[in-house]
Formats: sequence, C-alpha cells, structure tokens
Amino acid sequence: MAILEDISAFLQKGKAKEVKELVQQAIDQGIPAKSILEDGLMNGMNIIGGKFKRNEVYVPEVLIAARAMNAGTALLKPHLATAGVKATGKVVLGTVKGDLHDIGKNLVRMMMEGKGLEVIDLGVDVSAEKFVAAVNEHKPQIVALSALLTTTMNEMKTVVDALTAAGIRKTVKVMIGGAPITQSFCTSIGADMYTSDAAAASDGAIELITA
Ligand code: B1M
Repeated sequence: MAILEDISAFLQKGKAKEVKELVQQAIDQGIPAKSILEDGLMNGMNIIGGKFKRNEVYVPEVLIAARAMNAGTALLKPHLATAGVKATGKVVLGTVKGDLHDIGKNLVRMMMEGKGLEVIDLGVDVSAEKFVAAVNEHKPQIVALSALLTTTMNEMKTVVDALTAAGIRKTVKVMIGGAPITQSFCTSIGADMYTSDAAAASDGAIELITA
C-alpha cells in the first residue's frame, strides 16, 4: 500500500511531522493499526537498522528516525489496544542499565496498557537498584525488562539477582524481551517469561497475572 511505503520512507528520513500526518491518514482510511505499525513504521526502522549496521547511516540519522517512530506509534496507541480481555494488574517496566533503546519498550507499554494493565515505566538505563526500589514502592505482579544490546542483556541477570538479594524475587514474575533475547537466555538467568514482541508480551503478562 502506497501510504505505508510513504510512512516507511519518511521515517527513514526522520521526518516526524510527515510521519504523524501519514499515520493519521492511514488510521482515517481504516488501515489496521498492526499493518501501519509493522508494514509502515517498523519496516522503515528495519531499513535504517540495516543501513546503520553497514555504516551507511550514523547515530544522528537513527536518532531522528527513532523520534519519528515514537511520534507515529504514539498516534497508534489507542488503536493498538485490543478489544479482548481487560485485566487488572501492575507492571514495572524499563530498559536495563546501559541501554538507551526505548521504542520496543514503549510498544510493550502501549500493548500492556491496552490490556488494562497499569504500567509504571521507569524509562531507559534503569539500574537493578531502581527496579528493586520500584517493586518495593509499587508492589507490581510483574517486572518487565527490555534490552537491545548484547552488551546490556546480562544486566537482566543482575536485576533477577538483585530481586533475590532483596528478598522480593518470589513476589514478582520477571518478563524479559528485546532483539538479542532468547528463551534459553531467559531460562539461564532464572527469569519467568520471554516473549518475542510487544503483543506477545501483553498476552504473556495477562497469562502470568491470571494464572
Ligand atoms: Co542502536 N543498536 N545502538 N540505536 N539500534 C541496534 C540495537 C543494533 C542491532 C544496530 C545494528 O548494529 N544493526 C546494534 C546492537 C548490536 C548488538 O548489540 N549486537 C545497536 C548499537 C550497536 C547501538 C550503539 C552501541 C551504537 C553506537 O553508539 N555506536 C548505541 C548504544 C546506545 C545505548 O543504548 N547505550 C545505539 C544507539 C541507538 C540510538 C540511540 C541511535 C537509537 C535508539 C533510539 C531510541 O530507542 N529512542 C538506536 C536504534 C533506533 C537502533 C535500531 C536501528 C532500531 C531499534 C528499534 O527501535 N527497533 C537497532 C537495529 C534494529 O533493531 N534493526 C539498533 C524497532 C523496535 C520496535 O524493535 O526494540 O527490537 P525492538 O522491540 C521489539 C522486540 O525486540 C520486542 O518487542 C518489539 C516488537 O514488538 N521487545 C520486547 C522489546 N523489548 C521487549 C520486552 C519484552 C518483550 C518484548 O518483555 C518485557
């Protein structure tokens, strides 16, 4: 669909204003939010990611593309909320220490909120100590951790260990996700659930809360 290709193209150029306008138009045309996200916004971000890897673009270009992505996903938020199960529950969410990637985490938050969960988003570069403090303060059923770098994924184990050391590991389920994360990594660090995308994360959270 031409409009989705345009969203992808403008996102790659970091044109947040145009991305927002086109995402709104696509919503108005009745294109499903999932297609706008996956075939428009995420398509553009994946192309930028490939160019970044091949050193064809650099951090500034990726940053402005990420801003355009966040602007577009914000508009999609009410439409991504699925009409299905509404649950009550609390999740403490964050990107682990040393890691500044927040687009995937923000999608996880939106999808979880869409399921009726209260999400306390601690942001990016969140230390294990901050996660422990947030669990003590907010008493969530779930701690959800995101990491995009192979150099920061081990911080997830630090969080699991810190929860154990604080004597509160058994009070929460730990969910993890992000591009380098796998089920075997999840098992190896003693986390409770790995999911590969934001929609699966929100379904998984409901599963853990209602189990
Ligand atoms: Co970064 N970066 N980056 N980057 N960046 C990657 C991750 C990289 C793969 C690019 C590459 O080389 N191809 C690479 C990592 C390599 C590795 O570790 N093996 C990389 C690198 C190296 C770096 C820097 C080190 C670059 C540098 O400075 N030299 C640096 C590190 C900074 C830091 O964090 N300390 C860096 C910086 C940046 C920017 C700041 C410029 C920017 C981030 C801006 C922002 O987030 N606000 C950025 C971006 C945008 C990317 C790419 C291009 C896109 C990431 C993204 O947002 N994807 C990325 C390449 C790529 O992924 N193709 C790359 C879209 C998003 C929807 O997907 O976040 O994977 P994702 O989320 C998915 C799933 O993973 C999952 O759900 C989402 C889909 O529904 N998910 C969860 C995520 N969290 C979850 C939690 C869950 C469950 C599912 O449960 C709790």
